[in-house]
Amino acid sequence: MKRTASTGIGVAVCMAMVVGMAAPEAFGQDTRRRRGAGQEVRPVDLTPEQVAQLTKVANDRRLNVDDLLAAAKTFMPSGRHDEYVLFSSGGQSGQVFAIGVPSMRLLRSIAVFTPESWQGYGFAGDNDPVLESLKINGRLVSWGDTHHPALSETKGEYDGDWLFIGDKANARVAVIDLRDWETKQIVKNPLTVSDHGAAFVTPNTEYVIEGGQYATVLGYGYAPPEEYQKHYRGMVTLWKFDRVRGRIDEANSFALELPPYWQDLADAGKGPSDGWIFINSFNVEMAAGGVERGNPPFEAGASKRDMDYLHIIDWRKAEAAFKAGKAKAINGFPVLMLDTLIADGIMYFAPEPKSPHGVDVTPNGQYMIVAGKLDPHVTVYSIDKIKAAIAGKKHSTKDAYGVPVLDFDAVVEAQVELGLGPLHTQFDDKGYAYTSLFLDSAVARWTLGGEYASMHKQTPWKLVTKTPVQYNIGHLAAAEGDTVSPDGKYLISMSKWAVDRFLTTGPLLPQNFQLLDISEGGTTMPVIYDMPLGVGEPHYAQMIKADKLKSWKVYPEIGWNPHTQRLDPRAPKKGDEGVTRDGSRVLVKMTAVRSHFFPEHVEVNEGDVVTWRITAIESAQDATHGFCIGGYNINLSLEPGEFVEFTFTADRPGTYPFYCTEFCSALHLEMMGYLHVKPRSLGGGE
Ligand code: RUQ
Ligand code: CUA
Repeated sequence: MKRTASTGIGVAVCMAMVVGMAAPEAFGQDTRRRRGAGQEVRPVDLTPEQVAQLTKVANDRRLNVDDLLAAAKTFMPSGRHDEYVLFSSGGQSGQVFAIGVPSMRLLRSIAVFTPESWQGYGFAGDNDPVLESLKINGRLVSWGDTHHPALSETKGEYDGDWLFIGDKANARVAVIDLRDWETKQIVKNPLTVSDHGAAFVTPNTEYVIEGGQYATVLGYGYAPPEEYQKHYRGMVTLWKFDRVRGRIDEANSFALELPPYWQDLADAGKGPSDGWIFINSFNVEMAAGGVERGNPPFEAGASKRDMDYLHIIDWRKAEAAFKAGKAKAINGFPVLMLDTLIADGIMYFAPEPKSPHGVDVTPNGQYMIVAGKLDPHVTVYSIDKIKAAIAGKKHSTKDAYGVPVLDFDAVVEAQVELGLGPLHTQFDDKGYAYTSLFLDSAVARWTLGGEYASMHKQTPWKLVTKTPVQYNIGHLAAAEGDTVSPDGKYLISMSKWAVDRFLTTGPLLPQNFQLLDISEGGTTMPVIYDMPLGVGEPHYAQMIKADKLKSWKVYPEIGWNPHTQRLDPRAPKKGDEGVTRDGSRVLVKMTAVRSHFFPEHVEVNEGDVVTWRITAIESAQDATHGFCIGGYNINLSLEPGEFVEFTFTADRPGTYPFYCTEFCSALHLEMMGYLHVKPRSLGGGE
């Protein structure tokens, strides 16, 4: 009797755990005792005993005072939230990573160009819309080389709504919705195989810019390398973004034909330079390579000349020309050809020193900063001077394709010597610019001129200090660093080599994200955290104030389809569950809730085409279930409220347990069922 009673209590407790309770309580945790964002914090006033304690820990761990300070600046007490979120490209992983700053904790990955099982991204059966969106000319290309994330902007400020990212390897651009942090759209550039200058946005996200890199014959054409100058071309594509639909509007997007220089990064103007796009380039030599044929190798051939060309593009004029029907279709995509760009005054060049890499517009929109990889200077262009040079026709030469080249002296404001291998530049709130020095392995802080000099009472265009980083910094990302009002405070050095900074992880080592405290100004700019990132080689990142994000805690309604971002009428409701058959087509309607799937047995015949719908009937935050069918390559993430449909052919007979892959409750292991595929030999599929 006693035994039965206690079992009864056990079951009651289990049921409470299992059904409808908010997650923390369901696990018997007392949320009130946990430290959190809203908790009262008392000022620190160390007693002599505490000082002694701290000193002992520091000495035992061989930490100095700077280390203690760095720890205090980055440590996040349990339950406390970070001030910023860094959205980083995931490089060859094809994904995006979200990292909290200053703690440098990895918050999550966002699957973009590579199927990812935890998120159930690309594992929803044979016609998974994700896999369809990854196809290029009918072939599944299931990875990407993500380089540059771009947060959507309103009036030049990150608005926290959307995130775009480019796939360098396959010339694709993805749209991520920052309400549920999921990829919603992938567009493939029909003109070019690969790209590099993606993604960058105009100040109101009118367009998402995708610049190319390695010239090809546009539209997947063919020509031998001997015909490089004649037939190879570069391009930049302006993808129109439709905020209401939350999608790139392919029908209203267009491209510009560019000479076969290797266009590199891009940035959109703002303020006085709003309406312009700046793209730098290298290989204006048009070296076509062929070391095996006795030609100079690309690396030498492409860096012979002293000057390359900064491309200066009036995108409003380009848009007008496109709307006036002046584009020509290449592979079905509208392209404004070079002769139109020249005739309509849409594009000008300005000489830029020695194989530049980054071009970055200052927050006030006044200056464009170009870093020449092979030049120890950054070159600063002024938009006022550019406009005056265009108006005054200060272009004494043209390039090989007839594009007017503005006179260098007419458009340059300053050149600032920083060190070896300058690549990219970011900004803060104190009138400083920060440039990565790849060869020096350092971050350079230097002063901006013009109104910044008067506002901050500083000597213009001058190196202030350098902080060494380990090693070989590529991009850097400052807090709100690409907006019209950067925050300062934090800067991430995206250090490409880690070498000896961490435990050796075999010959393949992680990248090193180093956090610099840039709040103080002057010559103080310490590294305060090293974060190994062993999941790909990220290129660029953007850092947004966390309170600008309007992330959903759960989907807005039960039966929500994340692909359409609305309630899906097909989503099975409680009471609708069951299995129905129409010939050899089977429809499964299932619900998932702690801690069971309904139905638990699904019987089909060999060869049946099975469409399976699941609604996660959960509204508690974090009450996520998974669903997998081993052997059929099916794996889903069922977030609270989410509806998923998948279809597959039951072509392998047998008994397949399906189960929930998230440890969702005390009875998670019991959250399972069986798919029975009856063999033809036993009458299945007859
Ligand atoms: S990057 S190599 Cu310096 Cu932006 Cu892609
Ligand atoms: Cu649901 Cu485990």
